[in-house]
Amino acid sequence: MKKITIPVVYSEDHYLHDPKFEIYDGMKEPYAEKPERLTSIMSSLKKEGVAVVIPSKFPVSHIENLHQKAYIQFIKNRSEKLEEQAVLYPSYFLMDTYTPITSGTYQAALSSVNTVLTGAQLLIQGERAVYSLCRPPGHHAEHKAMGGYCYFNNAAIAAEYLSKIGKVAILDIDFHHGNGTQQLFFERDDVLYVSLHADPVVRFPYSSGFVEEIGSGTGKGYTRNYPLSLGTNDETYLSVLRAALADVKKFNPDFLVVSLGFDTYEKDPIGGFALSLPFYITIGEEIAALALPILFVQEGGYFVPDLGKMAVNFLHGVQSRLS
Ligand code: Q9C
Ligand code: ZN
Repeated sequence: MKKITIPVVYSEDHYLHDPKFEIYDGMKEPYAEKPERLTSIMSSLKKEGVAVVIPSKFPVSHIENLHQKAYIQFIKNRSEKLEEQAVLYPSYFLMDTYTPITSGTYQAALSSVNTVLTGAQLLIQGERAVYSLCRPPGHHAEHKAMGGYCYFNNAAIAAEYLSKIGKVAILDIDFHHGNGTQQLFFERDDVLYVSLHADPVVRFPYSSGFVEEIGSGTGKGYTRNYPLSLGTNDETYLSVLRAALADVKKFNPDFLVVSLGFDTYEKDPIGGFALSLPFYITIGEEIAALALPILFVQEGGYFVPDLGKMAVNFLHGVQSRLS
């Protein structure tokens, strides 16, 4: 097998965000989006000998390009005023009961943004593929609402940054629909959003990700949703992935941003598809075959013991198709 030469952008600042519980239908549950997710991925990647890049600091204006200033300020202020162990479920700017603010949330979310912007910058400098291993994740975060474990929309912010240079396609293969990313580009024709996800009738975010949502105004036709049934297996997923990749190809972008979730795995505790571990090699191969500069942005994936194996399989698939 080829050695993985894809740079991995990673910062330990994500440890600063560590809520102890989420609230599901009124009941406290352990927090699924925990720091150990990335510890698992990093330890496997280090065994593969990958090069780790520490993110540089970018101005907050990159976040302000897509998120309301008052929203960003709110997260910063509330975060900075909290005691170390406190878990705040604010009454404002919040779409669910899975996305609390803790004392380290703002710093971690800011670092997550820097992780993807650093990745985007490496692509501009000529790198073929970069893996931005960030948390908290981002694709559920809307213009002025946090939700689904997300605060700032990392993938969207990277896409916005790259869109100053060329056309950008976003392929979202997290188990859940990226309602935030869809919202942020719904009316634009310079950024395509294509997503494969669980049928919103039965899974979060429930209120978006339906086939009828295709964009509006000049953005009409530049959003594509592929909702899939629970239990979707490798074979079905592959055929739908190929259709989504055909949409990307037709758009003819200069850059591809992939919202990469590993919650499509058969053992994922909050997912519900049946994708196997070796299939992540195939997903990587299929995406890399587009031969575009690609930024992989970490989103979900909650079965901690196998996350490292999924990331390694996926990157081996990608690597095998890079010329
Ligand atoms: N206690 C991402 O994958 N539902 N977010 C959890 C189980 C929230 C997922 C219910 C799902 C949000 C980035
Ligand atoms: Zn997800």
